[in-house]
Amino acid sequence: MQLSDIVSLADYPIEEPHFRQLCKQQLDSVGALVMPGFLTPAAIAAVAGEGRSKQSQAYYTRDQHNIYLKEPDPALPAQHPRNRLVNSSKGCITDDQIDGDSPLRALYDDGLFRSFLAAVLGEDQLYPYADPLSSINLHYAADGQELGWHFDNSSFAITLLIQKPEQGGQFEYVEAMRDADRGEMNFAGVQQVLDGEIRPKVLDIQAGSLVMFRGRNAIHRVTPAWGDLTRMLVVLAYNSAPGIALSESARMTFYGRL
Ligand SMILES: O=C(O)CCC(=O)C(=O)O
Ligand SMILES: [Fe+2]
Repeated sequence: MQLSDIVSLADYPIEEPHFRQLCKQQLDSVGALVMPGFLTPAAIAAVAGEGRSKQSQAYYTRDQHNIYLKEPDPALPAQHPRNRLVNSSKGCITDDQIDGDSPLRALYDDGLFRSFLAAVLGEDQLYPYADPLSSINLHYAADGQELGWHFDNSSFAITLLIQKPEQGGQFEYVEAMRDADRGEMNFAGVQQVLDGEIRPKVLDIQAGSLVMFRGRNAIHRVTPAWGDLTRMLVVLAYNSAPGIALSESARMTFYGRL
């Protein structure tokens, strides 16, 4: 498939400098950008078919972690926001399992798409991961599966929703909940989110939406999916420099292999 078969270019003129500028302003001001109907219906159908046919090959993890995705701090109590545990359970297939002729690969590698992403993110250029697993991932959340509250390590995330569950599977977030580069952890604010005292924002995401998100300082989660339709979501992962692999410990945690 060509880019024009994969992306609704009439609605999203990703080559235009002015359009890129508007997208960048939106991402910079609210930390999230949702483009409904970014994928064409044909591309959604093709990826959904690939996802369903490979679901049984996914690596499933069920995991408890703290919000900061770090080792616990033994100097603080277990119920402290720094150490409090939340649940994540999901399945994942990795880049090496994505078909050579998948629209996902054509999109991931497309120079125009990549230069659009770089412009919106304010990066000079974007590069694939140097390891064979991390660049394109397809995540599955079946009935009852969820992603608990966390902050991302990476400064940006690019996702495509392929299949929405009947109920749940909502992406919720609260912006500017920490300042990772300054080491400001904001335990008081995080505690309020965990205790439900701050109401998060919800992103309205449909199948075919492209989402760009800055999850490093925005606490976020995906609520449990419910029903027979598995939530399927693609993560397109890039680096701002060439030759970077995901760490071996992270690969073992996420994929169960190297
Ligand atoms: O599934 C999503 O919509 C978000 C995934 C996410 O937050 C992550 O992979 O870190
Ligand atoms: Fe995340």
